[in-house]
Amino acid sequence: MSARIAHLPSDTTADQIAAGLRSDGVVIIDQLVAEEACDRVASELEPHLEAVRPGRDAFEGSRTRRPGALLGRSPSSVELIAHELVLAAVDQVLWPQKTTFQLHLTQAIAIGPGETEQLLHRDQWAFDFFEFPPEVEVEVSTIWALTDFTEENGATRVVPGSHRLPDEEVRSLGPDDTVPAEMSRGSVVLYTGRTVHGGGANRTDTDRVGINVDYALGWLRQEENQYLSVPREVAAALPERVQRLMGYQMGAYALGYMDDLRDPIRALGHGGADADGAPTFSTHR
Ligand SMILES: O=C(O)CCC(=O)C(=O)O
Ligand SMILES: [Fe+2]
Repeated sequence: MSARIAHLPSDTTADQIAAGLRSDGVVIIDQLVAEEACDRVASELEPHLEAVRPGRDAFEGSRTRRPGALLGRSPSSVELIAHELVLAAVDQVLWPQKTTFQLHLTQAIAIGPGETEQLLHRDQWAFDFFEFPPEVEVEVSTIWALTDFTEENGATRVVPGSHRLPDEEVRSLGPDDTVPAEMSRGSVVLYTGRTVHGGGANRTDTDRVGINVDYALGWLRQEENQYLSVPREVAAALPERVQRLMGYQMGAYALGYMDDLRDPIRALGHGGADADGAPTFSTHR
């Protein structure tokens, strides 16, 4: 397994990101958004970070705060959540490409001083009652750095190459197998649903803040229910591309329709593809 995480520059291509995800299971894109965008997202989320209680268990972290519903709470988070380069890379990596993909969850993760290391895991263990075949890539996760991520402040710990291991071998991985996803503010780390990782311990006296955005195939249940998390009127004002990402679209030919086989985008006031008799589902995602 590779001992470090590859860094790509902000003018990289979706092909290069996808290649890195396929070979190592993880890649960092340095400074993909400007400081100014980070400032806006941070200030929009500040009241929510203050209001939310720390996690309930060791996985959520007793010194970690995780406000979600970012599309409803932080207008500027759209720039991260629907970043075209990231979406293009996700599109290449997820399998099969005959279905759409959608937002799986959006949340800020503020790891507070004194937090210990999170349990190592695969994000696709949200579906741990079913082991996906090795060639089926159902999820890509991203964490954007709103503060610099350092080993000391709890940068995400990742095991490069671990996406190739069977589940039973993953259980024996420990902290020594991980490397910290150190990156500067505005950078983003991407990893697949199979890549083993966990939040790091924070040994500093300030929060490590990341924006966690995960994408999953359109035939899976979303972790964060976008229809309930984001008020309908807020969703209606978002760009159509984002609405579709939220799940206001067909997941596959028959998945997710509304009432009389209508395209769910109609719930937000758009004329759906069904209006003129065209199929509601298109493989263009
Ligand atoms: O905050 C992090 O660095 C990682 C969090 C994580 O992996 C998770 O909650 O699934
Ligand atoms: Fe995770």
